[in-house]
Amino acid sequence: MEINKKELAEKVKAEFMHAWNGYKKYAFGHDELRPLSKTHYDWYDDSLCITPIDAFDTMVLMGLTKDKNEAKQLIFEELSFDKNIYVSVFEITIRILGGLISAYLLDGNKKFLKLSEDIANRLLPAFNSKTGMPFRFVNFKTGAVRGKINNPAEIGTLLVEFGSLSKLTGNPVYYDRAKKALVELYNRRSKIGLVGTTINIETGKWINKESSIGNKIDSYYEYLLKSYLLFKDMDCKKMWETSIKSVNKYLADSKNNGYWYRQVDMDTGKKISTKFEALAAVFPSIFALSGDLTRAKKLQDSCFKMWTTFDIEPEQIDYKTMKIKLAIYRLRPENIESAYYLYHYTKDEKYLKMGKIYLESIIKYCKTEEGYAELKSVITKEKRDRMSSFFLAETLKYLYLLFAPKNTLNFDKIIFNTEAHPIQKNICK
Ligand code: DMJ
Repeated sequence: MEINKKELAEKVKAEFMHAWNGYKKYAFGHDELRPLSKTHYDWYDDSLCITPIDAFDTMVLMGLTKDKNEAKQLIFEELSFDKNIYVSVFEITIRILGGLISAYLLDGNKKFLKLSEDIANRLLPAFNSKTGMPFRFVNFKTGAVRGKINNPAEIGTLLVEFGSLSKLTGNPVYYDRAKKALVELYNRRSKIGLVGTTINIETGKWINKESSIGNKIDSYYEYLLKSYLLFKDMDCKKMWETSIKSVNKYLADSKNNGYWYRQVDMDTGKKISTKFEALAAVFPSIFALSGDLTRAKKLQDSCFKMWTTFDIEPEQIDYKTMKIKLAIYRLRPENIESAYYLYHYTKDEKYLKMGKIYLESIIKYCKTEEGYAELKSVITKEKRDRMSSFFLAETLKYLYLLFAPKNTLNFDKIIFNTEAHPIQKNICK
């Protein structure tokens, strides 16, 4: 397979413009494009401009100056958080707070920082629980909260954004609240060092004790490592090292067909199932970032197999039988993200080839007249009328960076939040 990096980078950029133009034409000012019905979709009663905020730094990195300026104007003119809506603390933090902070760092306009502070202040009441772990939802206007049954990913994926805001504003409250949540969660790990899937944040009691590296847990581990690397926070280093040791001891599963991670009971380590999820494909990138390239490479080979066995990646498979458990493809980035990290660390052309295959299948099966659509099924390839903002924030950004010239972004000087928003390490001097 021939790899022409320059051509591939231009191709990704053109596909980004295809998706962005669809958004501009049919959904401008709204949260997302509906790519089949050519209308818009808002997460709540009113728009929070999720796609333009999530996509902003991708446009900066791709050098799309005109479009990034249009997005900026829209954000400054239209965006207001003074709305009587209950929002997801996790989703809004990683997409909007993370997007605004990275926009501020790349663009320099202080309005981005003001908006970041405004939104973070409105999210803060979520941490007013008996344990300090956040409720899942908070009302932007009233500060009222909902959702005391939360999960490790939504509790533990806040510190990169809140901590960065503290560094940029000099106000420690954001760092302190998000870190306390992380520590409280970690302190409730089982005797063998694992966390479960859901927990009551008022009582601190686990509700579902299934442990995995997938849905509802994945980015908790990611942020233990990234918070250590970004803030040089030695508590996070210790929490990361202890946790990942248990994960590798009890969840890792070497089979004839590859290296995988299973589901186990958090107290006993007893196997529950052999499911592997598209979300778990972020782990090769996490292992690579932590310095464990051996594990990263082995797991990425399995993730690649998961993609290529079905021509495009299903949401869940049973790796023992290699049968699909959940057939949707949500335009997710994780498999691509890991190929990008591995290429960065190894310079092995194999990861460029992976990226090319990922790109080609997304174009083949998900492209619509005016955007990109999720798949209801990777078997029938029937499309679904959604184009999540992370397709522009992450999937196309990681594909672009994989092929783009080296000076596009200095990888060693940044940490990506879980939504692919780069945060410069030097804010933590
Ligand atoms: C994104 O919002 C983030 O990457 C999150 O950590 C997981 N889900 C999506 C992408 O799949």
